[in-house]
Amino acid sequence: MSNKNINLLESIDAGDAMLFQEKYLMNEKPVILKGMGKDWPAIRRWSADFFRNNYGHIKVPVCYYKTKQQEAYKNQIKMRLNEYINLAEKNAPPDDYAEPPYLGGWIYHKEAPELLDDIDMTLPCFPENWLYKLPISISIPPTNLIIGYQYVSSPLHTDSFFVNSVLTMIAGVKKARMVSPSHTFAVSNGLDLFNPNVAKNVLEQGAEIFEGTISAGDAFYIPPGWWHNVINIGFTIAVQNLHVDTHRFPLFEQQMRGFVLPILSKIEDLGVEARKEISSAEQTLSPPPSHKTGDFIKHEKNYIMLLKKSTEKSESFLDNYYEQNSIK
Ligand SMILES: O=C(O)CCC(=O)C(=O)O
Ligand SMILES: [Fe+2]
Repeated sequence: MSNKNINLLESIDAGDAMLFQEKYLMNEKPVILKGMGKDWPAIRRWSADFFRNNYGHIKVPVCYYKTKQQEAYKNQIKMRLNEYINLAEKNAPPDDYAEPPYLGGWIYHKEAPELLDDIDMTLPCFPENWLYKLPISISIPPTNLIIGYQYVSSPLHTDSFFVNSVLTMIAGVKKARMVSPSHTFAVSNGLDLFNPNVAKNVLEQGAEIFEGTISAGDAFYIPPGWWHNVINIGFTIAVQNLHVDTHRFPLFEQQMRGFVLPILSKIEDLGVEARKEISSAEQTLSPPPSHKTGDFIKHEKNYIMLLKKSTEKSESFLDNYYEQNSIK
């Protein structure tokens, strides 16, 4: 099957904020943002030498997507950045039994905060980024750095928490194939959509594939939940920015609560267990003195109020939602 069944991604000027927001962001439709990073200092400054000379000693986390899938960031193997860059630049074909490492997302803002000055974190064509409003304890790093070469790639996946993802090229060329979340039935995690047989199979199931290529200064807008498979055409440097706007915040909030609620439930379960043991004890004792100094009853009442208010807020949001969208 030829590529004629693969749709080319549309592309627009990144300066046209109105067009981007109305046609792509609001409809969660992927697009190439031409010139997104063209004026970023990173385009002039960042190169293999720049990172080797200034950050070569830093140990950066590398991915092995084929053999290990997506590992938790803290579990990833680390290697010195200068060694990684040497390997990436050499671009030698890997041997058969060892998967080559991929610097697939270095969260650099703590180790190299000055790099943030070389990019524009505000993404001018986007509205306000709600990620910055999160408490520090659950903050999601809004940016990471990806350095690639011909023999490494990101197999088909979706990004977590339904965020908007913006992948901006600083150096080199990347190609992506994307599939809408409404065609999830035809794909699965880890696929190589650049393999003609795999692509053929996906298309035959009735799904559409979109393809685009970006080079220095251009960006992919990857909407929430979209499947994407990204390959490197030679040596590349790219920055990924995560963005959550007002309209996408409620679903994101739900995802974040998914982190907190299991912890809360676990603590509550232990509380129930302790109360059971207390009530089944033969001798009933009066509450320990610390309950008084710790204001046990007051805090318990506050907690009940908080839960009630939370329930009311969620219920009225859902009621409005049903009404506005005529669903029940
Ligand atoms: O460039 C890559 O390898 C992956 C990019 C990606 O997955 C993203 O921007 O969400
Ligand atoms: Fe991704």
